[in-house]
Amino acid sequence: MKKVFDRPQAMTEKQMHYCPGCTHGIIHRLLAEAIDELNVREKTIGVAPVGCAVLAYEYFNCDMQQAAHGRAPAVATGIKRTNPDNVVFTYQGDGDLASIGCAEIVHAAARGEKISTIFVNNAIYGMTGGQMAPTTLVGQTTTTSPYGRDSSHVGYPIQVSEMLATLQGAVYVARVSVHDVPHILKAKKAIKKALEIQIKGLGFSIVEVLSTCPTNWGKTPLDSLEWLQQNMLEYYPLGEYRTPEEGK
Ligand SMILES: Cc1ncc(C[n+]2csc(CCOP(=O)(O)OP(=O)(O)O)c2C)c(N)n1
Ligand code: SF4
Repeated sequence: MKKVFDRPQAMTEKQMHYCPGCTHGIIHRLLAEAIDELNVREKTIGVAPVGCAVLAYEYFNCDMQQAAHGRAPAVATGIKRTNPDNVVFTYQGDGDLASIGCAEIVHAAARGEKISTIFVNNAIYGMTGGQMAPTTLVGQTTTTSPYGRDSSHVGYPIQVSEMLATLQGAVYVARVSVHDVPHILKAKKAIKKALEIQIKGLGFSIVEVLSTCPTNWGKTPLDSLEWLQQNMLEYYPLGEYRTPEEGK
């Protein structure tokens, strides 16, 4: 029988620890497929974050390094500058990237570091118990905003893609989602494009991926996908915010 589905070479056999319905696993797979298709597994180096994806280094079948909270872009910068022929990516959640690591990602983008970032926006801190993140929507309840995020008190959620797209050094900025199959396929294209841009040496690339956290949203996996669609897409519109074509 013809094999039509297999584990990407760029993934290890390790069983994932993510909660049922969490889309971190899908995003891992998309990145691994892109690495395989571009045939760069042996020269790829990934940087894992803190947060639920801290164990990313166990799932990607390439060299991996772990970085302290938010520092993945700085670590990736060092790796890429000393190994310019390698393909270097960071994989970061919104607590990691948009909170403590906000300065790191802004400056890596502004400097035009030739790295690629996969930014997983699930609108909450997952690993530490569902606290409010810089990406938590106005009105969204979390363990630290049990009455819903109040913008008059804690301000507004940060639209990371829109913010980074204002920086000259950012060559490719896109926001995608993984709430259904057509969007998963589009997300894959964007992730692959980000790596291709790095391989061509064009500069900094980032793909923001809207993701779910059924556990801390207090919803079933299916309801979480619905919630993402109904609540996140409006404030976080999908699309390419900056492309190499525009930068010319
Ligand atoms: C310097 C520092 N501050 C705080 C923490 C605690 N911490 C670990 S993971 C995390 C939140 C991660 O959330 P996010 O990046 O959104 O990833 P998710 O778990 O949702 O995938 C926090 C606050 C830490 N490890 N180090
Ligand atoms: S806590 Fe949330 S982000 Fe973390 S693995 Fe579970 S569902 Fe995913």
